[in-house]
Amino acid sequence: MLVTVEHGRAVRVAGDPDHPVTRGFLCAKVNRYVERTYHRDRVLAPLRRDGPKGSGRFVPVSWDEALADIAARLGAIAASGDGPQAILPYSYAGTMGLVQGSSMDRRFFHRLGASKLDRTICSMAGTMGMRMTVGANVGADAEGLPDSDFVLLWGTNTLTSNPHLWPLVLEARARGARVVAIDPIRTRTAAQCDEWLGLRPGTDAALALGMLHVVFARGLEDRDYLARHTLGEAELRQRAAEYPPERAAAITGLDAGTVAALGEAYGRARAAFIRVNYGLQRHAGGGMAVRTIACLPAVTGHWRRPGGGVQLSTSANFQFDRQALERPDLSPHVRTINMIRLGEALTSPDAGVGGPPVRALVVYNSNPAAVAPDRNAVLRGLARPDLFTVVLEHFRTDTADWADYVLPATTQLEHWDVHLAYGHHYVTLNRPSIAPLGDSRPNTEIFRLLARRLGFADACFADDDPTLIRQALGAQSGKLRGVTFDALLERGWMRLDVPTPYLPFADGGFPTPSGKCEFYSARMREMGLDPLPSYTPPYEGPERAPELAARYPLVLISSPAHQFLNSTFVNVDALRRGAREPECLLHPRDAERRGIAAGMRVAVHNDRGAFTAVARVEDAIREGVVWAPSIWWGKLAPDGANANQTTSQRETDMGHGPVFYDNRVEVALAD
Ligand SMILES: Nc1nc2c(c(=O)[nH]1)N[C@H]1C(S)=C(S)[C@@H](COP(=O)(O)OP(=O)(O)OC[C@H]3O[C@@H](n4cnc5c(=O)[nH]c(N)nc54)[C@H](O)[C@@H]3O)O[C@H]1N2
Ligand SMILES: Nc1nc2c(c(=O)[nH]1)N[C@H]1C(S)=C(S)[C@@H](COP(=O)(O)OP(=O)(O)OC[C@H]3O[C@@H](n4cnc5c(=O)[nH]c(N)nc54)[C@H](O)[C@@H]3O)O[C@H]1N2
Ligand SMILES: [Mo]
Repeated sequence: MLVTVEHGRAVRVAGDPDHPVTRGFLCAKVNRYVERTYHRDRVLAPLRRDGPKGSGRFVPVSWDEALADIAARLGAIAASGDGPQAILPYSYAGTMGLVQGSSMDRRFFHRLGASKLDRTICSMAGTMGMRMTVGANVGADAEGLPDSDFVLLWGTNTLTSNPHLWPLVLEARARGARVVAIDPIRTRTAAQCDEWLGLRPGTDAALALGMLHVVFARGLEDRDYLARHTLGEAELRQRAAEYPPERAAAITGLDAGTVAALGEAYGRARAAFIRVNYGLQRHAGGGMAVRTIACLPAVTGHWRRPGGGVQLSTSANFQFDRQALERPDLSPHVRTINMIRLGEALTSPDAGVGGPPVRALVVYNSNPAAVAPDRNAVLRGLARPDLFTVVLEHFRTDTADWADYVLPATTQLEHWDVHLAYGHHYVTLNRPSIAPLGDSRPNTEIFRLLARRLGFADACFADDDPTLIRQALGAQSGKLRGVTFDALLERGWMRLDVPTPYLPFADGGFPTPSGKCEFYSARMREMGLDPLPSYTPPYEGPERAPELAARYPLVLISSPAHQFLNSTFVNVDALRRGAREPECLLHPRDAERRGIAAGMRVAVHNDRGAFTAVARVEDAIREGVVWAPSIWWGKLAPDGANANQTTSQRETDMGHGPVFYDNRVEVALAD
């Protein structure tokens, strides 16, 4: 991102035209980064609560006063009978930079002896699916995409959530590739594809098994690749044989002919590129779904060729020195709390996992009162009068409203950072382009100051941000070779030390225990899971919960609105105007059955909670599925609620991830 600064003020942000993937354009949200940075509501001084919890009433105080009180409160809890585990950090995607997201903060909480947070809210199910199958969360290179002859956008709304992939998809298409979207919703992306397959949510593994059936049945597999680079071919063949297109069709709700044609096209392609993304793993069987899809290119040997393979992420290629950055060695043996169970953690006397109650919560880079599942439980927890809550933020979010202290944090324009990527292979340096606004401070600085107040004398608490970047870049080995701080200062971004395009598994070399692509996984058997790819029905579907599914006949998908980045940017006027108001897309037949017409206000509800939205009625969605573009701030919605009122704290099959879209609801006219 290039920032134009005039007289110390940022006036424009733009993409870097030289960057091979981002190619000079920013997404719809980040285009508004200047507006967001200088927003009238930016928190520019430390704030102390000055009213009942949740009232959102605060008074500005000095940093000295805020830090002294926070350090005293945290210190007292740590010294009490409950001990430091009664303190819980909570952070995720506000910035995914290594410095402002996982360095001094981690050191601080490790040294303090606070409970650890299992950061599962986004990607862990799929990450585990990839690890168990190909060995790590790495995949096909987007820069190979133009060489692909068949592109599957599988559970991803590319134009919204990954727009920089789109020009590469178009290049492939211009050279003859067919592009297929697999998504219960005909998203703006699916509408641009050659074909939309609107399957039943949570059934992707069955579709992939049906495709494998066809590939094997028609002899379209790559026997040489299978023999040399895979483990468990015979068992996989047997499993795939159990999923003829008719069975896959019955599960996915697609036609048998469609499944057969997809399997055939996949098997006949020279180099199919599967962009699988995180949307489809937010279901009970999310890990297994990704794992099953990840088997496909090892059966057809597409990994051999540019444009072939599967990409969930490229992130595991970025081997930063996280031990040095985060210093887990400073932590005593403590409990771990899963971030998606925050509601339970804040409302159970033993945090839901044993040990002391959570008595202090320190939130940064996250807005759990909007984004965490089972929002009613989260809000009950945040409302506890005895909970001491500190929130490092740019704005008074839904979460900040419950804080005892809100501390003003800097934005990307104001601080240092270094970033990995999850869709490409470039490291990015984030240099500050303007001075911190008001009294705001980088997360790192805030934790450095708190460490000093608590008397943590370890030398690592004195490291400044450029030092942290150097530590992250580590020993200049492996794929980070040549990526130095000085080189990044000069160039801004640098490719990892891998060829272009990078073909991670062209000659096998899978980082699994066997060194092969593991169709059969002994590790999964040890975890008590099916060692072979299989279909795991949704928690809330008719297979596992027939009574619930009858009572709540609709599946709610609350995937990102085009204008928002999770809950970030919802308060930026131009973007919120673009998103209009909380909406709910229904299929015309589902709407008609309920007497709902477009524009009417509806209540979306289940046993966990409810929110209201304005109905949109179009056939751009599978019947039985509803879509609530998300993630709204409760406080900016007319009813104070959002889609997470209805989502559950249950965990995926692998990785303890969330099941945001494995969520049954009913929709009725609001009164
Ligand atoms: N504009 C925008 N961009 C973003 C984000 C944002 O909030 N806004 N968030 C960023 C983050 S943190 C992430 S993790 C990524 C997420 O981006 P993606 O990985 O693309 O995931 P989602 O947007 O959650 O879901 C993508 C699609 O999956 C579909 N889907 C849901 N369930 C299923 C299913 O069972 N099977 C199939 N095949 N499809 C299903 C949804 O209908 C949706 O259209 O995007 C990143 N980019
Ligand atoms: N229903 C539903 N829920 C979801 C999802 C969904 O699709 N549907 N998606 C899930 C996914 S994939 C994810 S990743 C999570 C994301 O959830 P979060 O990690 O909570 O991400 P955001 O909602 O973007 O909130 C980040 C907050 O961090 C703040 N922030 C940004 N930069 C900084 C900084 O440098 N310092 C500090 N102190 N604060 C900063 C921003 O102002 C913002 O309020 O949400 C999950 N929740
Ligand atoms: Mo995410």
